[in-house]
Amino acid sequence: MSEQPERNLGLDLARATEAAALAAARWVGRGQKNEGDGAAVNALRLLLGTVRMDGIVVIGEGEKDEAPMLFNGERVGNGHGPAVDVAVDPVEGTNLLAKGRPNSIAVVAVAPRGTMFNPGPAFYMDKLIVGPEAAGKVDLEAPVAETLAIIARAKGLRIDEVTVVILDRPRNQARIQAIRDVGARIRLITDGDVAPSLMAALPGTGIDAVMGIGGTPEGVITACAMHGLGGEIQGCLAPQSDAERARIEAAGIAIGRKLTLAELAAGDDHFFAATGITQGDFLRGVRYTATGAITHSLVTRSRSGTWRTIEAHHRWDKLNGISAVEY
Ligand code: VTB
Repeated sequence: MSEQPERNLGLDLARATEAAALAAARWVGRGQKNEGDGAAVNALRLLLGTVRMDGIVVIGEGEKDEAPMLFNGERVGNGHGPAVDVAVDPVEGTNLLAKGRPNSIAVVAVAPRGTMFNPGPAFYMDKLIVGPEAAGKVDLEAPVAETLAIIARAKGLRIDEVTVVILDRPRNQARIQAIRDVGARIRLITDGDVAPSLMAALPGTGIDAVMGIGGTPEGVITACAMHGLGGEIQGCLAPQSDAERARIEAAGIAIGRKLTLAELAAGDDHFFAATGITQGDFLRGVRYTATGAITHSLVTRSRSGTWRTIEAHHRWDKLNGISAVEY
């Protein structure tokens, strides 16, 4: 029997993202993104098995054929407790990990069964992410100048004090130019738009918005976090090839329509956990000590609107029950 989530599953999920981050951290800067991802997948899956939930992976490592574990449709959790959708990104920013660049994180999001937008074949999405001050006031379809003015006003900033994060890709050039024309500040990133999306919704990070075309799965994961942080994401599928467009159409998913926060993750009962792998601007990376390692995580729960950061000190001589994982 299914039931509504009552406990803060996020706290249990954080143990899983900690394990993924600890496993991935062995691969920082070693130029082998698949090995790093594989290590994180193993660890994440092992720890998710301890979480009291009856989960189905909606956003995972891909279809079963290419992903032996955490594939879309796989059941995760201990099989008891709430029936939920699960989105995993064991290493969000595998390139960042492989190159030792900042802001790679291990991520899990959980929502009641059937409430997560299933991206299917839709890889790319145009996004607008803002924090609590501007949530409910912005519109992805409005001109960029208008949106930036609204964000500035909501946060009590001048336009030239507003900082937007955007993926540095040719597909985002027009948007980058539009932001520059208005006089706002930009931080171009090479990969990983989830970590800056969190920062846009957290106080005092210096990041005010994320814009531009990034991944659809990352957009859904971000939506679960925004429910917990009080921020907002709006998206619009933005296929980058004819083949992608055709697959989306064949799946019967509307392309040109704005997707609201509620459509990306319906309801108000979402859990999100992220742990830093490489050193980040908000989440610190995994740091080693003589006896173990230190991790830094963010946990959100939308029903209570609570978010927490957790610094965990792990001891190699006490790897209670998770010694099967190669740390
Ligand atoms: C996006 C972004 C991710 O990969 O999916 C991007 O949301 C893929 O874009 O955070 P490209 O195909 O242009 O590289 C990430 O940056 C990392 O997975």
